[in-house]
This record gives sequence, C-alpha cells and structure tokens, in this order.
Amino acid sequence: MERVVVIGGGGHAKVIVDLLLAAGRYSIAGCVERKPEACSDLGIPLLGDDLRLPEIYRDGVRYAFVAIGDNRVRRRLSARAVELGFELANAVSPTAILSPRVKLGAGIAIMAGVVINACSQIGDGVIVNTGATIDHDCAIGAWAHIAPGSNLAGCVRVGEGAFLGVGCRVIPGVSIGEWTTVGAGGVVIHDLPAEVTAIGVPARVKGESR
Ligand code: JB3
Repeated sequence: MERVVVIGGGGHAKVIVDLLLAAGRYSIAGCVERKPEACSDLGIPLLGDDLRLPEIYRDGVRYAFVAIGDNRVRRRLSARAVELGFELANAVSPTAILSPRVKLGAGIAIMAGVVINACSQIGDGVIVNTGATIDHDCAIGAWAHIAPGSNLAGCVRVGEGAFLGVGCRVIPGVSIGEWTTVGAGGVVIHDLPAEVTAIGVPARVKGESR
C-alpha cells in the first residue's frame, strides 16, 4: 500500500477519503489543514498544518492528494506538494466507467457514477464530480472542475481552471476558455472565451446583450 497525505479537510476531502480507500492501493497517513476543526469528521488523523508536509515526506509518505474544490488553491497547493517531492495521487471511484483509451494526468478526482469515453484527456488536478459524463475525444485542462451531473458531448475542449457548475450541458466540438465559469444548468452551444462567467440556456457571457 502507498501512504498518502490528504491536503485540506472540508467537504471535498470527505469524498476523496472514501475514493482513496476504495481504490485499495492507498493507506491514508492523515490530513493537513489550516483549521484543525475541519478534519473532525473525516475519520483520519489530523497531522497538523501544511508546515508539517516536509516532515511527513521524511517519514516516508510519498503521495499527496490536494482535496480542495477551489481550482486556483488546488493548483497552488499541488505545485507546492510536488516541489516538496510528493507524487500526486489519483482518486478514481470504482463505480466510474473509463475507457481504456482515456489519458489521465495526476492529482485527479473522478467521483462515483462518472463516465468518460474513448480518447478523452483529463489534465492534472481535474475534478470530474459525481455522475458527470465526458464523451469521446474531449480535452479537460488542468485544474478544471466538472461539477455533479454535467454532460459533455464529444470533442469538447475545457480550458485550464474552468468551472462547469452542477448540471451543465455542452454540445459537440465546443471550446470553453481557461478559468471560465459556466453557471449551474448552463447549456453551452457556442465557444466561450477565457476568464468569463456564462449563464443560462443557451449560456451567454454575463453582460452580453445578445
Ligand atoms: O460540489 C461538490 C460536490 N463539492 C464541493 C467541492 C468540489 O468544493 C463542495 O461542496 C465544496 O463546495 C468544496 O469543497 P471543499 O474544497 O472541501 O470546501 P470546504 O468544505 O470549504 O473546505 C475547504 C477546506 O480547505 C477548508 O477546511 C480550509 O480550511 C482548507 N484549506 C484552505 N486553504 C486549506 C488551505 N487546507 C490546507 N491544508 N492548506 C491550505 O492552504
């Protein structure tokens, strides 16, 4: 078994702990948190705050998982963990269905009920949340989050750090720019630029007149 330290102890971490344990490959050394009380119902030991990470590495823990939903915070803390020498673990639900031709980066969370079809690529630190589906030939950029129940058709591009809220749908071939947010239930039928918020059916950039 590989030992893994979980970074962050909030709601997302609860799900990640279940996934890491279900994989049967990891034993969890514990969690590091800014707020000690946050870890209380995770069912794993609190090891201290992030300043303890070098010592945890010296104690022989070689894997880390940054279990924080905020895309920018997850990117920053993952870079720090890699700098310290940790490898980023992947947490993949045994109930997710992934084509053998899916390419996965590192530090990825794939929750229960997810389907990812052939030849899609999932970048480092991506969250594909509960029940989301990603069809063939999609490319999901690093640190993006596809929230629960979202559905992406084939050949969709999602830029680095983008966030698709609960229940979004995206038609084939559309590109969503880096660090763009699509509000819950949004239906994306045209490309979206980087760093905007788009909402509605069809999804429009906030502030656009048509
Ligand atoms: O929507 C779903 C299904 N899940 C959401 C998830 C993706 O994102 C969930 O509902 C939440 O909205 C959110 O979960 P997350 O990231 O666990 O949020 P929260 O419950 O607020 O916990 C974040 C934790 O990260 C807090 O306990 C913070 O103290 C901790 N944290 C923040 N910065 C940090 C740091 N912990 C460490 N170790 N280091 C930090 O720099």
